[in-house]
Order: sequence, then structure tokens, then C-alpha cells
Amino acid sequence: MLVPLQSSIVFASLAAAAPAKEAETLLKWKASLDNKSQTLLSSWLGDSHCNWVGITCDEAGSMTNLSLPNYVEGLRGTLHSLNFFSFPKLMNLELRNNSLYGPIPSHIGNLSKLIFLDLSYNNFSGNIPSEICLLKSLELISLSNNRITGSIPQEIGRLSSVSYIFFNDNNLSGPIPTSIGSLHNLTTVDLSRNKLSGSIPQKIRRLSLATNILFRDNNLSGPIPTSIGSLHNLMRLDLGNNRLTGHIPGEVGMLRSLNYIDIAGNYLTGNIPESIGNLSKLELFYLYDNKLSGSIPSEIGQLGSLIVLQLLGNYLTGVIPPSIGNLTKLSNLLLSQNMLSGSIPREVAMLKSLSVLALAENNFSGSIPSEIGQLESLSILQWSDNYLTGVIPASIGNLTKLSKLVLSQNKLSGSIPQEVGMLKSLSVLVLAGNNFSGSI
Ligand SMILES: *[C@@H]1O[C@H](CO)[C@@H](O)[C@H](O)[C@H]1NC(C)=O
Ligand SMILES: *[C@@H]1O[C@H](CO)[C@@H](O)[C@H](O)[C@H]1NC(C)=O
Ligand SMILES: *[C@@H]1O[C@H](CO)[C@@H](O)[C@H](O)[C@H]1NC(C)=O
Ligand SMILES: *[C@@H]1O[C@H](CO)[C@@H](O)[C@H](O)[C@H]1NC(C)=O
Ligand SMILES: *[C@@H]1O[C@H](CO)[C@@H](O)[C@H](O)[C@H]1NC(C)=O
Ligand SMILES: *[C@@H]1O[C@H](CO)[C@@H](O)[C@H](O)[C@H]1NC(C)=O
Ligand SMILES: *[C@@H]1O[C@H](CO)[C@@H](O)[C@H](O)[C@H]1NC(C)=O
Ligand SMILES: *[C@@H]1O[C@H](CO)[C@@H](O)[C@H](O)[C@H]1NC(C)=O
Ligand SMILES: *[C@@H]1O[C@H](CO)[C@@H](O)[C@H](O)[C@H]1NC(C)=O
Ligand SMILES: *[C@@H]1O[C@H](CO)[C@@H](O)[C@H](O)[C@H]1NC(C)=O
Ligand SMILES: *[C@@H]1O[C@H](CO)[C@@H](O)[C@H](O)[C@H]1NC(C)=O
Ligand SMILES: CC(=O)N[C@H]1CO[C@H](CO)[C@@H](O)[C@@H]1O
Repeated sequence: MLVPLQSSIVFASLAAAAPAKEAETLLKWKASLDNKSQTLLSSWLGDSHCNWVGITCDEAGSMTNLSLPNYVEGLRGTLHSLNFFSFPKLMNLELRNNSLYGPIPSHIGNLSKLIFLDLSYNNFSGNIPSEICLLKSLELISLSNNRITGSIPQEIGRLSSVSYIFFNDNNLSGPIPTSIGSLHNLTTVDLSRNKLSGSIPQKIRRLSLATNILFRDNNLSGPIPTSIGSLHNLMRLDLGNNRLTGHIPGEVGMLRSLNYIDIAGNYLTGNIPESIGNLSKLELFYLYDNKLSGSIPSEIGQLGSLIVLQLLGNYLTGVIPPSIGNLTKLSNLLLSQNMLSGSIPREVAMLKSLSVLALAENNFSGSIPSEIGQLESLSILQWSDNYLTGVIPASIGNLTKLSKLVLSQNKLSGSIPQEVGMLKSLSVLVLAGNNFSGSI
């Protein structure tokens, strides 16, 4: 009888020891913060920390959740004295949107039960400690919107449970580790707005659950890997504003779930692949400011969900394919600053949702189709610097939402129709550099 009783007393005192250590560590951390933070944590008194603001415990009285988000300028101080070794059961550490600064301590690797780590929107600096990659249970890691520097640890591939990685809006440099391809459960990875360089790893193909890959505003170079075609669940791909070169791989057409693709602001060359016609869910398509050539594939007409198509600032030639008339949801069609030619197809009049139609600085010729009057949602019509001839059709008076009409530097003639004067929303009218006659 005596022996088991003794051992249960030993267990009880051990179980009590851990939570007491937790309270002590938390109070030490509180004391290290500035006065205002200490006021915000005024409920942190005594030793029953499970009742303190932001803290949740399990039945044994161990802290499982430390959640103090959105105090904005509230919590100010470092994590230096927050000895993570004291929190063996912590699953959720959420200190997002405060004024914490200094390094992320390497002893964070002691939080072996951690599932959810959110330190975003603070002022943390220094490197990402490689010990963070010991957190095998981690499903979400957000370090976004800090001042973190250095490279992403190669050991990142060990975060085998991770589904969400947000490292965006920091000052990270160096390459994207190839080991990222080992993260089979990864659905969202946002590395945007850093200074990452090197190429996009081919091993990205193994991220078969990925829905969002966001690498915009970095210094990535090399081609878009052909292996990207394996990402059948991908919905958003944002590689905009990098230094990518090479062709757009035809395999992009295999991304059947794609809703959003931005590869604008790179140095991509070659044609727009015909396979894009397979992207039936695509709504937003940004390819502007590259070095793309060849013609716009007629398969573009199969993108029945398309709302925005921005191809401006490339070297595209040939005509606007008449299939474009199929895109009845299109609101924004930007084709300016290319070398497109031929006449503006009458099918454009079928784009009933069109609000912006920019065709400036191309080689378009022929006359303005009178069907333009059917585009009743049109707000901006920017067609300057082409070779358009003939008259401005009177049907233009139908465009009651038109606010900007720019037809300068063409070869238009005849008199300016009085309907132009009746456009109630018009605030910008530029017609210079044509051969108009008569009075306004
Ligand atoms: C913070 O509080 C301590 C003790 O209450 C006080 O001595 C100190 O002046 C305060 N500091 C500021 C910046 O208010
Ligand atoms: C952690 O605490 C916060 C705030 O008290 C709560 O909203 C959240 O659901 C908790 N999370 C877990 C995993 O217990
Ligand atoms: C930060 O917290 C404030 C106040 O709770 C909130 O208004 C703001 O949206 C939060 N910012 C972010 C980025 O979460
Ligand atoms: C972050 O640090 C900078 C420079 O020390 C400071 O100007 C800024 O106010 C800080 N931001 C926050 C949210 O604490
Ligand atoms: C990144 O570093 C540059 C200087 O190298 C600095 O001007 C900039 O403010 C830093 N950005 C962030 C988000 O820390
Ligand atoms: C990936 O997620 C699934 C479902 O959430 C889970 O069952 C599995 O254990 C995870 N894999 C790893 C390596 O964590
Ligand atoms: C980007 O990379 C190029 C070379 O590829 C280099 O010259 C440039 O300084 C880099 N820019 C930044 C912001 O790191
Ligand atoms: C596009 O779809 C067609 C048939 O719908 C198929 O033959 C072709 O291989 C697909 N292309 C790509 C790149 O998936
Ligand atoms: C127009 O759209 C339909 C349905 O999305 C598609 O089947 C057809 O091939 C398209 N026509 C052209 C000319 O692209
Ligand atoms: C554009 O048109 C001009 C005049 O017709 C012609 O000289 C030029 O070669 C054309 N450029 C292209 C790229 O079609
Ligand atoms: C002008 O708008 C009416 C409907 O308001 C439409 O029936 C007509 O076809 C339009 N006229 C032209 C020339 O587009
Ligand atoms: C048990 C455990 O993981 N302890 C580690 C806590 O963190 C320090 C600093 O990273 C390590 O030295 C310990 O081994």
C-alpha cells in the first residue's frame, strides 16, 4: 500500500512543477516588456496562469495556447526571457500584430508540440533560426511582415506537417531551398516581397497539394520550371516582378484549377502557349511587361471565366483573334504597347462586361467599329498611337459611363460627332494628332 501511494505523490508533485515553472517564466517575460505591455497583462498575477488573459491550459494545468494577438503597439519587448523550454505542451503560439522586436530565439526549437506559430506583423529581426525546423508538428508558420534577414534554412524540408508558410514581407535573401519539395502537405507558401534570388526549384513538382504559390517581388532568375504542370490543385500562381527568363512552359496548361496567374514584370520570351486554352477557371491573367512575341493564340477564346487580361508591354504581333468575343465576363483588356496590327475585330462588341479597353501604341489600322456603342459598361477607351482611319462613329454617344476617351495620334478624319459632347461621365478627351475637320 505504502509504495504506490508514495509514487503517486511523486507524480503529483512533478505534474505541479511544470505549470509552476510556466507561471514563473511568463511573469519573468512580462517584467521584461515595457510598462504599457505590463498594464495590458495586468491579469498576469500569482501562479494560476491558466486563468490569465491569452492563456489556455489542458486538464493537467499545462499551457497549450499562448495567444495575445492584435495589441498593435501594445506588447513591446523581446522574446529573450520567454524560455520556451518551460512550455512542453504548447500547441499554439500567437503573438501576431504587436511591437515585439529582436531575434526569434533558437530555443523555439524546444516547443516540440507546437502546431500553430504566428509571429507576423511585429518588428522581429535577425535570421530564421534553423532550430525552428525541429518543430515536426507545425502546421502553420507565419513570420510575415517583420524585418527578418538572412536565408531560409535548408532544413525547412523537415517541417513535414506544415500546410501554410508565410515568410512574405521581410528582407530574406539567398535561394529558395530545394528541400521545400519535401513538404508534401504544403498548400500555401508566400515568400513575396523579400530579396530571394536563384531559380525556382524543379522539386516544386512534389507539392501536389499546393493551392497558392506566391513568390512575387523578389529577385528570382532562371526559367519557370516545366515541372510546375504537376501542381493540379494550384489556384494562385504569383511570380510577378522577378527576373525570370525563358519561355512560358506549355505545361502551364495542365494547371486546371488555376484561377489567378501573375508572371508580369519578368524577362520571359517566346510565345504565349496555346495550352492556356485549357485554363477554364482562370479569372485573372497578368503577363504584362515581359518580352513575349508571336501572336495572341486564338485559344484565348476558351477562357470563359476570364475577367482581367493584361498583355501590355510585350512584343506581340498579329491580330486580335476574333475568338476574343467569347470572353463575356472580361472587364479589363489591356493590350497596349505591343506590335499588334490589323483592324479591331467587330467581335470586341460582344464583350458586354468590358470597362477598360486599352489598345494604345500598337499598329492597328482600319476604322473604329460602330458596334463599339454596344459596350455600355465601358469607362476607359485608350486607343492612341495607332493607324486608325475613318470617322468616330456616332454610336459612341451610347457609352454613358465613358470617362476617358483617348484617340490621339491616329489617322482619324471627318468631323467630331456631337454625341461626344453628350457623354456625361467624360473627364478626359484627347483627340490630338488626327485629321479631323469641321468644328467641335
Ligand atoms: C515604468 O514603471 C516603473 C515602475 O513603475 C517606473 O519606475 C518607470 O519610470 C516607468 N517607465 C516609464 C517609461 O513610464
Ligand atoms: C487560443 O486562444 C485564443 C484566444 O483565447 C482562441 O481564440 C483560440 O481558439 C485558442 N486556440 C486553441 C488552439 O486553443
Ligand atoms: C492589428 O490589430 C488592429 C487592432 O486590433 C487591427 O485593427 C488591425 O487590422 C490588425 N492588423 C493586422 C495586420 O492584423
Ligand atoms: C519597428 O522598428 C522601427 C525602427 O526601430 C520603428 O521605427 C518602428 O516604429 C517599429 N515598428 C513597430 C511596429 O514597433
Ligand atoms: C530591408 O533592408 C533595407 C536595407 O538593406 C532597408 O532599407 C529596408 O527597410 C529593409 N526592409 C525591411 C522590411 O526590413
Ligand atoms: C498530412 O496531412 C494529413 C491530413 O491532414 C495527415 O493525416 C498527415 O499525417 C500529414 N502528413 C504529415 C507528413 O504530417
Ligand atoms: C538581383 O540580382 C541581380 C543579378 O542577378 C543583381 O545585380 C541585383 O543587385 C539583385 N538585386 C537585389 C535587390 O538583390
Ligand atoms: C489541353 O487540353 C487538350 C484537350 O482538352 C489536351 O489534348 C491537351 O493535351 C491539353 N494540354 C495541356 C497542356 O494540358
Ligand atoms: C467559346 O467558348 C466555348 C465555351 O467556353 C468554347 O467551347 C468555344 O470553343 C469557344 N469558342 C472559341 C472560338 O474560342
Ligand atoms: C507598323 O506599321 C508601320 C506602318 O504601317 C510599318 O512600317 C511597321 O513595319 C509596322 N510594324 C509592325 C511590327 O507591324
Ligand atoms: C445603343 O444602345 C442601345 C441600347 O441602349 C442598343 O440597342 C443599340 O444597339 C446601341 N447602338 C449602337 C449603335 O451600338
Ligand atoms: C529538450 C530540448 O529540445 N532542449 C533544447 C532547447 O533548446 C536549446 C537551444 O536550442 C537546446 O540546446 C536544447 O537542447
